[in-house]
Formats: sequence, structure tokens, C-alpha cells
Amino acid sequence: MSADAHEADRLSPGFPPPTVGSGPLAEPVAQSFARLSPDQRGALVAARDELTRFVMAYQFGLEEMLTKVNILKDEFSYVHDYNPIEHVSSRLKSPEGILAKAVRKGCPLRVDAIREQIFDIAGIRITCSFIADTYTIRDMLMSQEDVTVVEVKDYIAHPKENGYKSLHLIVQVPVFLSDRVEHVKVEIQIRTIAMDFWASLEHKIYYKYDGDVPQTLLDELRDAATVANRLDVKMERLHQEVSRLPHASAAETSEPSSALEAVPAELLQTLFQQIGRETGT
Ligand code: 0O2
Repeated sequence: MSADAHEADRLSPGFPPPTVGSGPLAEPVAQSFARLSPDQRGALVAARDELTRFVMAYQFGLEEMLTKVNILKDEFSYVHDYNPIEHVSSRLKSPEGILAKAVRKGCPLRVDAIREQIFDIAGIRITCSFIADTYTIRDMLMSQEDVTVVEVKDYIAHPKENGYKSLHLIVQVPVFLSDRVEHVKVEIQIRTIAMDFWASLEHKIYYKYDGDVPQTLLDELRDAATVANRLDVKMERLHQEVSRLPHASAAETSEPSSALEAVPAELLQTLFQQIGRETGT
């Protein structure tokens, strides 16, 4: 797979529309299709429908997990007056990306085998401010009743040889389709801003050199990972020190400290009046 194709496959914001579907066939495909026997056409249409439903289930699973993450983000900020999540992005692996990974892992190119062996068709990346937040988010997600934890890799406590740090979870969520329930795996990567910065650069360098990165650069990357970790530790300590100070009043802070404060004053006033009318107070 080319570096560009791989790059397109990376986690990126938003949901790409499914690339396999029941839309009109492209012209060359339509011509080849016309040359097939009725049986072959039937088999091809069935295979396409199966693949479409396969990918759709992952998209729904991804949406379910994203909703969970966004609820945690909003509710946590409201209740604790603090937002542990800086940024959330997601991606669905393209059919080409799925096939490339299947080939790389020696996985048979069948939907059932791919479902069993490829865990990152749907992916979410959560960027947190501090190291402790990554574990808080992990615990909150893992404790949800309908989330089954399939695998946890803690590359924060045990960084990879090259310096890579991140918490990886593979979770499974039920997706209720019209005729069945599918249990869809979603990969969740949780990391700090500093870890994310490092991983993005390392990924770019890796693909620029097609995997054959000069040793000097590898050494520098390992140093950079150490520096990034020092920054994480220092920022977290500063944050804890500041958190112990008496809480600044809302009037002293320019940022809205709760969801209520983000609501325009006029709207709040109207709401209060309405509630007053309804309760007769
Ligand atoms: P992409 O294009 O990001 O999806 P597995 O998925 O279990 O078969 P592996 O490598 O055992 O393969 O899983 P692991 O270690 O949990 O890594 C999965 C993903 O983490 C990778 O997906 C990367 O996104 C990221 N990752 C892991 N190691 C590194 C690293 O050293 N540097 C960077 N920048 N990212 C890393 P893919 O499928 O490799 O790629």
C-alpha cells in the first residue's frame, strides 16, 4: 500500500461515507458486469450486499461509541467543572485498508475471518490533557454495561521500543440491526496531546522513509518521546498544584465553567420565566 493510501487510512475526523454501497456501478465495472452470467451476477451482487452490511455495522458501532465518548465529555465537564477530553477523532478503515491489513496479517479474505481477526476497522482516538485523564476515560468506558472489553494494551505504562505511548482498547458493542444484533469491535486509542504530537510525527517520518528510517532519526525520536513524557509529567504536576488553589469565581474566569454558563443569558432568563409560570412560583 502506498504511503498516501496509508495516510488516507489514518484516523481522521468525521465519518467518511461508506465506499461500498448499492449506488450505480462505475462505467468500466458496469461493462464487466454485463459480460457475466446471471449466476455470476447474482453472486457478485450478494457479495457486494454482504460487504456493504459488514461495513455499515462498523459505522454504526463507531457512532455508538462516539456517542458514549461525547456524553462522557459533556457530562464530565458539567459535573466536575473540568474537561478531560481535548479532542476526539474517528475513522472507518477503507475496504482497501481492510484488505491490506488482512493480507499483512495472513487473514483469509472472507468477511467472517476479517470480523474475527481485524480489530481496528472502526477506530476512535481520544486526546486528553493529562496522563491521569487517559486512565479516567479508559475506566469510564470499560465500566459501561454494554461495552465488552476484548483487549487492553497499555503503551503508556509500557512504551514501545521506539518511544510510542498510548492506551489501546478493543471494545465490542452491540449494534441492533433490522434482523439481528451484531457485536462490533471498535479500537479506541487514548493518549495525551504530547503523545499524539509525537505519534503523528513518527508516523509521517516512518512513511516518508517507507519504514527504513535512519538510525540517527530513530534515536532523536526516542529522545523526543522522553522530552514529551517529561512535559506530560510537568504539566500534570502544575495542573494538580493549581487545582489545589481556592476555586476562582465564575466572574474571574473568562471561559464558561459549566454548560449552564455557556447558555446565553436571555435564553436562561426565558427558561426561568417559563419554569416559574409552569410551577406557579
Ligand atoms: P493505522 O493506519 O493507524 O490503522 P493489530 O492492530 O493488533 O493487528 P498491532 O500493531 O499489534 O496490530 O496493534 P497495536 O500495537 O495495538 O497498534 C495498532 C495501532 O496503533 C496502529 O494501527 C497505529 O495506529 C498505532 N500504533 C502502534 N504502534 C505505533 C507506533 O509505533 N507509532 C505510531 N505512530 N503509531 C502506532 P496500524 O494498523 O498499524 O495503522
